[in-house]
Amino acid sequence: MKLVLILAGWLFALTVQASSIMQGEDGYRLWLKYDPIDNADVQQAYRQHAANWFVAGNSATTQVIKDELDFALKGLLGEASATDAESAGLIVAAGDNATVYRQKLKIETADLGDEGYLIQQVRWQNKPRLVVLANTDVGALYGTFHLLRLMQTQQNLENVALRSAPKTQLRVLNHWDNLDRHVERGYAGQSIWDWHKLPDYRYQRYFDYARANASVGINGTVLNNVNADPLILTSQYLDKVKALADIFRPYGIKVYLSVKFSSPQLIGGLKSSDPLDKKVQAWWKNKADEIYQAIPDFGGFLVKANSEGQPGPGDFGRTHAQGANMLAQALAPHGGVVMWRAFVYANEKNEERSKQAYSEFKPLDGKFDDNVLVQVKNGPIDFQPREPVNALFGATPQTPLMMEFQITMEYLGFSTHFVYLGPMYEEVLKTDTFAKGKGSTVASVIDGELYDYPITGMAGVANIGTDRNWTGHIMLQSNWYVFGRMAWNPSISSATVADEWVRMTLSNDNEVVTKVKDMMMASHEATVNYMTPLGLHHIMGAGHHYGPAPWVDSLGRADWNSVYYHQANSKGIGFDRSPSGVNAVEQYFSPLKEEYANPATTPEKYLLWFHHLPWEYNVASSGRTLWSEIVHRYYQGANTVKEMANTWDSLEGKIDPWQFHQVQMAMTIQQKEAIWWRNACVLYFQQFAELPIPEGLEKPEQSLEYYQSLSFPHAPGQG
Ligand code: BDP
Repeated sequence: MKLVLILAGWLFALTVQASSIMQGEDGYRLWLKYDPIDNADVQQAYRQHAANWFVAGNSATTQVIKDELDFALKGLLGEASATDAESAGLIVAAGDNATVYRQKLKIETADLGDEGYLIQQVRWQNKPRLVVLANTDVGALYGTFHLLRLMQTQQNLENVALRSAPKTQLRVLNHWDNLDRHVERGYAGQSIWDWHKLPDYRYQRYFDYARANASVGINGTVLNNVNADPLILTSQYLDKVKALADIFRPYGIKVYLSVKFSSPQLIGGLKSSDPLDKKVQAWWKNKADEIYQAIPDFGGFLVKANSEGQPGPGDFGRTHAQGANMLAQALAPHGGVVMWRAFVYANEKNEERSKQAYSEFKPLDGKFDDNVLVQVKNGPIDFQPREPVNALFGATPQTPLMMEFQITMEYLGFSTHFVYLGPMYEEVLKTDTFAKGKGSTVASVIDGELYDYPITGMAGVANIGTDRNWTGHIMLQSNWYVFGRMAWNPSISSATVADEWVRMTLSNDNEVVTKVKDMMMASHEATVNYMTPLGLHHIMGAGHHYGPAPWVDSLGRADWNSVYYHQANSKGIGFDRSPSGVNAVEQYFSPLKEEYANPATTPEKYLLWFHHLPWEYNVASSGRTLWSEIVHRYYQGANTVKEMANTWDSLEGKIDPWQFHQVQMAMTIQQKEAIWWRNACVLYFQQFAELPIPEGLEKPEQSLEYYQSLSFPHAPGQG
C-alpha cells in the first residue's frame, strides 16, 4: 500500500510538473483565445461564412474590428483574409456604410440604438452571407465580438438572425487603483496603470484590456480609487489620463475619474470646498473645461463623499444632492455625468449602519440634476458574501440608481477561492422589490424600465491587476466576464454566461463544460456556507478582511466589529433588524417588510441578517436546531469545496496543463481555508451555544485560541 502511494505521488509530481518549464496557457489571453476550432465539420462550415470577410469604413473603430477579425479568424479557421464586399462571406458595416444593406435587404436597425447590432444570414447579390450591421462602428464592434463568441462556442450559424442592444447605458468598471499602483482590495498584483511611465509608454496590456472589455460590452472605466488622490486632477496626471482615453476610445470605452470632494482646497488653493461657494463652483467648472479640452468624450466623475473619512458636502452643512449637483453643473455642458455613491454611514447618525443609505438618500429623491446617478452597492452593508438587497432599489422613482457590484474578492477569499459571482449577481438582480407591485425586480429598476430613468448603469469594482492571468486566478476571470454580460443584459442567466465562458476560456469538451459549469454554479453558495451561512455577515479579519475573525470587538467604531454583526450570546445569534430590533425591515416595500419581519417567513438565507434567534430555534428546511444547522452549513460548505477540488482533478489532461495546474494550486489553498473558516467559526460560536458539534462531523484539529492567535499584517489589498 505504502509503495503504491509513493508511486502515485511520484507520478502525480511527474504529470503536474514534468519539467521546471511549464508550457501552456498562462491565462493572459482571457476568453479571447481563438485557438483552432477542434471540430472539423464546424470549422468547415464557418470557413464558408467567414474565411473571406469585409469590414466597411475607415474609422479607428473599424480598424479595431479589422484587426480583431484578422487575428481571430486566422486563429479559429486556420486561414482567413480580408476581401472586397462582393466576394466576402462575412460583411460588417455600420451607419452610412450599412445603408445599402439596410435598404436592399429591407432590414431595420433604428431600434438597435447607438450600441446595438444584428447578426444575420442573408442572400446578397445571390450569395449567402453573414452580415453584422449596426448604427455605429462601436455597435459593429460589439456585434463582431458576439459573432466571434458564437464561433468560439461552436454555435450553429446557419440561418442565424439575432439582434442585441444593451439594456443599461453606463457599463463601467471601477478600479480602486492608487496612483502609486497599490490596488485597494486588489489581489492580482499591482495596478495595470503605470502612471509613472504614462503618457508615453503604452503597454500592449492597455489594448488587451480594452479588447476584453469591449468583447463583453463594458463601455466605461473609472481609472482611480474612490478613496481618491486629488493629484489625479492636476494637469500632470490629466495628460496621462488623456493617453489612456485615446487608447480606449476606438473600443467604445470612456474614461471617468474618482474625485476628492475637497480638491479645490487640496490642489486649487481655495479656502473652502463648499458646493454653494461661487469660487468653488468656478473651480470645478474650469477643471471640467480643462479635462474636456483634452478628452472631449470624458465620461464624468465618481464620488465617495462623507463616507469612511472622505470629505463631502456634509462638511459644509450641505446635502449630497447639493454636492452632486455642483459637480453635475460643471460637467453638464460637456455631456458628462456624476456617479454619486450611496455608500455612506456615519457614527454621529446614531442609526444602524444598514439603514443609513436609505435614510440619507430617500428624502433626496427628485433633488438631483438630470446628469446624476446614485450608485448603490447591492446590499445595505458592504459587499458581504450574501446580503439582502439594499432597500433603496425601487425607492427613488425620480433618481436613477446605478448598481455597484464588487467583482474583486474582498470578502470572498481574495484570489484563491473559486467563486463564480454570476449566481450572486443574478440573485440580486432578480429580487423583487415590489416597488410598483409584483415584478418590480432590481434589474427593472436599474435598467430604467420601472421608472423610465433617463440614464442607467451598472458598475463593478474591478478584480484586475498585473498578474499574467489578470485576476490572480483563472476562474475569477469569469467574474469580470459575467459582470460585463449582465451589465449589458441584467436578465441574462448566470448559467448561460458560465457555459459560454468555460467554452471560450477552458474547452468546448462536453465533460469539461458540464463539470466546470456545475462547479461554478455551486461555488458561491459553498463559500457563503463556509464563511457566513444563514445571513451571518461581516465576521472576517479586521482591516484586511482576510480569514475568519468573528471575535473582533475592539475596532474604533461599533459597526466595524464582528461581534456587532453576529450578536452571539448565550441565548442565541443574529442581528435583530425586525420591528422588535432596529427595524430595518420598515425600509422595504410590502410584502417584503412583513416577510422579513417574521423569522418564519424570512428566507433562510437571510435569517440571521434580520433576526436574533435562540440556539434551539427550529430551522424549517432541515428540522435541525439553529446551532446544529449553522454547524452543518459550515461543514457542508467545506465539503463542497473538497468535492469541487476532486472534480477539478478529474479533468486533468482535458484542460491546458498550466491552466489546470494554476486552478489546482488555488483549490488546495481554498480547501485549507474553507476548513479554517469552518473550524474557527464553529469553535467561536460554540462558546455561546455551549452545545457539542453534532455526531458524525470531524472535530476541528486546532483550538479556538490557535485560530485567534493567527495574524496577517501583510495581507494584500489593504485600504
Ligand atoms: C469597503 C472596503 C474599502 C472601500 C469601501 C468603499 O473595505 O476598502 O473603500 O468599501 O466601497 O468594503 O468605499
